[in-house]
Amino acid sequence: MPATSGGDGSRAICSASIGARLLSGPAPRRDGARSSARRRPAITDENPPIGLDPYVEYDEFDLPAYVGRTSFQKLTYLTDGEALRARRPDVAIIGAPFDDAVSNRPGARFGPRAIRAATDHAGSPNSLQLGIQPFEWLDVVDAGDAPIVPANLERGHAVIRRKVLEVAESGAIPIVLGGDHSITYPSASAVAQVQAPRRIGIVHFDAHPDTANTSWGVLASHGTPMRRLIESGAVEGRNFIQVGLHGYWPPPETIAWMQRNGLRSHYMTEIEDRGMQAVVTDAIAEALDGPEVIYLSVDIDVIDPGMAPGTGTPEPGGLLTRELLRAIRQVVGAVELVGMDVVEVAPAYDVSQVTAAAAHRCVMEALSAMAAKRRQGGIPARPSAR
Ligand SMILES: [Mn+2]
Repeated sequence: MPATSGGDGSRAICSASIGARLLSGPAPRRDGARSSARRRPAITDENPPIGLDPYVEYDEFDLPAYVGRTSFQKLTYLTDGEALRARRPDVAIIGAPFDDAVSNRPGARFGPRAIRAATDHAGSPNSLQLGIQPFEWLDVVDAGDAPIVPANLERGHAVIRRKVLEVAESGAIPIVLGGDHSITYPSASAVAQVQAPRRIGIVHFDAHPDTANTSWGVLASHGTPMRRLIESGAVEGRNFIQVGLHGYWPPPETIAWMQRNGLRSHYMTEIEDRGMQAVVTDAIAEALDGPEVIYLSVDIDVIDPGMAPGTGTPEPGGLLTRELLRAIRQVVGAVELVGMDVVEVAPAYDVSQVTAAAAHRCVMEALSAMAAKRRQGGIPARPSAR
């Protein structure tokens, strides 16, 4: 597929101009209109550079995905906090390359890099699901990685929390690429702190509840972050909604703790009986039963390992990739999203990048759904509380 594949000339011209803007220009107007300034005639699929000189120039953003910058979707890297506050993007991607808290196969520290590298469509991609080019409507940057060092669990969580705080305080919605699932504790805590006094609900797609008290005595494992979030008061148990649980963990006493604390859990068996759309409709209502805004946490192991093998704790019998992508569109289309993470991609176990691509598309579905809301003039994508 060509890099600049707009369906018609005018949209494609916008693609070229937004590409130039994402490199260095001003943010789009709030109504989504683009700057009319163009440095050269637009090169599009309908207006290809046939017969032009071989040195015709493309913006970095519009060059093929495998050429040049390795940020998420080749977006501008904006790692400096001050620059972030000055630009005030709508969304900032954050890498959390941390896997010192895993209980089984390690390797999710390489997840952020693999998810960024799963960028396959350069330029201004067009969601066929929602009929929208998300970067025409949202200013999105890649804020880089939290400065993790190995074998230091406390530092890892501290620098992830600080990085997410910095992004959320700038007014941008943080979308965090894990990393093992323990990173949801610092990440969602930081978002809850910035959103206060508004309360957050959490929708959590996962094979596992991650609500253990400890893993072999460790409180900050990737099996425990959801209990820490609830105990710390970042989210009420009754607004912590899990979708897709299946397999053989945790033990009955952990399930009993979840029930005592009011968590609402939608098992894969319920999804099989009722269908994903009906279950996700209930999950949204339960998460917003009190809170106004939603943090979304996606563990890639909720997808069946036949479709997403690249993860540390695979659990056969999971969702289809397309069910998860549709569910993310459904959630983000219905709520005010204030933060998100996609975790547990461990590329060493992946095949043909299929797991990394699924995680990448989870982010793209969320961005596309936010963009579609902005186009409708509905709920603003930018969090309003500050
Ligand atoms: Mn998990």
